[in-house]
Amino acid sequence: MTTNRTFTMLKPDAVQNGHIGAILAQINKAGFKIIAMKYTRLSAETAGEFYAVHKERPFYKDLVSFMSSGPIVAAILEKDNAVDDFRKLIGATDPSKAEAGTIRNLFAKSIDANAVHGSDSDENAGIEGNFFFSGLERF
Ligand code: 3AN
Repeated sequence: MTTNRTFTMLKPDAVQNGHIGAILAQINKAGFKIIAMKYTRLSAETAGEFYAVHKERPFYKDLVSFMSSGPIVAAILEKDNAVDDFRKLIGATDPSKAEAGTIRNLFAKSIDANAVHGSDSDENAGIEGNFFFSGLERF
């Protein structure tokens, strides 16, 4: 099943460094419509649940601790081909490998503090959006 929606988080580093406005401007400029949005902070438990697919990876503990270290912005975004187009817009997971002009190239410092999350499939976009938002919070 393909959908026209993806899920993103502006991570604690992006929020801490004052990049919320600049990143949202890039997202809007790239043609994504905001369907749902919230400013919140994950507990270690909630971050662990969100990233449960990475549980066995060596970076899981650091990832959970980083993602619960400060507030984040979570959002559902809509556009044709949303998942792939958003991953192009944010660039490679490792910002040193992210193409010039991508969000991670512009705003991220390291592979864990990499400014933004973007869903990697339509299925995960649905699961991740449902993790944060009820039907009443989508417009
Ligand atoms: P992406 O966010 O680009 O889809 P994933 O889903 O493979 O990347 O990894 C989820 C998150 O885990 C990444 N955003 C990054 O913060 C962290 N991460 C991934 N690979 C590594 C790694 N090798 N070392 C440290 N952190 C990593």
